[in-house]
Amino acid sequence: MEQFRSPKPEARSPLVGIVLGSDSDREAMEEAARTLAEFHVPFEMIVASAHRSPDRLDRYAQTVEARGICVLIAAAGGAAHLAGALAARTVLPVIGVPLEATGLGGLDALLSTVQMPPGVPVATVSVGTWGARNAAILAVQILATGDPDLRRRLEEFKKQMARKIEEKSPGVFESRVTSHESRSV
Ligand code: RP5
Repeated sequence: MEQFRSPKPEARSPLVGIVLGSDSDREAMEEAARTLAEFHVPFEMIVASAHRSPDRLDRYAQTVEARGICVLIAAAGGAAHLAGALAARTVLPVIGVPLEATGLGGLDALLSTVQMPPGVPVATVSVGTWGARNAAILAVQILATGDPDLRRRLEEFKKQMARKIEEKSPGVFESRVTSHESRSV
């Protein structure tokens, strides 16, 4: 149990646990870490493979609830059974991020992660860094159901996205009207 404590004792207790199938998954999943940090949500990131170190995954799953973790994110490539294996060992919500690790472009991991039989759901997001970001946002949304401050930050985040689209829209709209008018003259 001790080994899963944060190496920084001053850090706030993690609310989200990110599990990587391999250290080679880290680069893609930094996007999830950055996003959680954007929302000031404390998290931890560990490596535990469902097939190479199943005992370690087991031990980790046994510690999470007692340490206050509320949502798990599991990221793996290839025949990606990590998220399902984790979901089998806890009642916490598990978000699965399929990663591209083979010549199949992540489709193998996507199908392995998303097609969980009934009873053991894995909330599967997009492949790769898009999925890493969405996994973090979904984790924040789950946490926000019981946290009004976090909910306000999410509302502001949505408003910011909408503002960015509006800022980019006028130029596109004008150029279309212009080209249409010039054709019809
Ligand atoms: C999966 O196999 C991991 O999640 C990773 O995406 C992939 C390759 O792992 P390494 O061979 O780089 O450790 O289990």
